[in-house]
Amino acid sequence: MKQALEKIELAAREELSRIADPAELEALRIRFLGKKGELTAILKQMAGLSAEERPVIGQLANRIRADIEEAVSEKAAQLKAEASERKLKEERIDVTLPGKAPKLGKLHPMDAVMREIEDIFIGMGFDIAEGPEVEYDYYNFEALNLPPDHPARDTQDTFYITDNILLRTQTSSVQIHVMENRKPPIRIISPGRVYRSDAVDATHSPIFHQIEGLVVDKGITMANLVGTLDMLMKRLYGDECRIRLRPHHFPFTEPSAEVDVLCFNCGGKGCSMCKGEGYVELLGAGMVHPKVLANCGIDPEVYSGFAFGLGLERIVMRKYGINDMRLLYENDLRFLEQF
Ligand code: 2U9
Repeated sequence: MKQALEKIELAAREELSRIADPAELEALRIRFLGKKGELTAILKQMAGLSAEERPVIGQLANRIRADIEEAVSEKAAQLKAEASERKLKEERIDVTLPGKAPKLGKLHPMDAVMREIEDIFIGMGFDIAEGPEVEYDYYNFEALNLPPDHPARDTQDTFYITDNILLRTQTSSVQIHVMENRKPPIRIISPGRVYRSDAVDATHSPIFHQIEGLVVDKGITMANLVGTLDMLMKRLYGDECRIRLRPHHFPFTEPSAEVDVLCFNCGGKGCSMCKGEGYVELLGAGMVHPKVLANCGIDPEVYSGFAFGLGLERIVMRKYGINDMRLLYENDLRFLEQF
């Protein structure tokens, strides 16, 4: 029996040295020290010992039980310490690492260019005027010298809500409201959303954005118009940019002009972007028609004015070389992240 006890002590120590986790340790404790354990099994045979042997074996068994219990609790403490050391290492946060900066949003190219153009005109002493998108046809057409039977008023171009209420097709209506309510000098731009009954394609959208400008004062001439647009384009596309006016007709301006800007891709030599022209048509302009002034109670014998209108999508597409207008509305981050 003495050999069996010493064998158990040896086996327990040997297995303890290989224990790697608390569950294995608990299983070892039960196997050696449990009620059905190996040590208990030997002690049950003590009844068969002589009176001289029993105290000696009992003492040895108790010493071995105590030693194994001590070794098990030391091992448990060691495993616990290793586990918390591992946890500390795994969950360690290096507070000296740089923080993760939140992804900052950016302005949509349409907003960025709209603000750039507004800033340019504010710097030239213009105010920014806004007005209703749902408008009377008087302000959208009639006051602009577009008589009731003018083709631009046809429903295939305009969204009518009732016979005389529509979605504005240009922001000129805002300028009519301003001229009715303010006396000259007037220097305003009217940026905003406009609506036309167009099918969506690479260059058309039923909803698009315009910026129109209007200056009314004494002695305003085409020279003021050209100087203002020249300044605008130079500030938008760089000092080497030039503009060119071609005679045109709009019912609300006389004389009228289509305004081209020097193609910044080829500097006027002609390329695929400007279809060999060297210039790109970007906006329309002219001197405010005297009838339009008179419609708003401004005496065309005393005052004169110029006006222009540009499509913001067209400006943005030119500025960034975007060939499909739909990209501006689809909110695809792969597209928007480039700006
Ligand atoms: C008033 C009087 C005259 C605004 C003008 C244009 C020429 C023009 C188009 C350019 C591209 C509209 O977005 S677009 O399709 N506009 O060509 N607009 S003159 O003339 C006015 C405005 C208000 C009281």
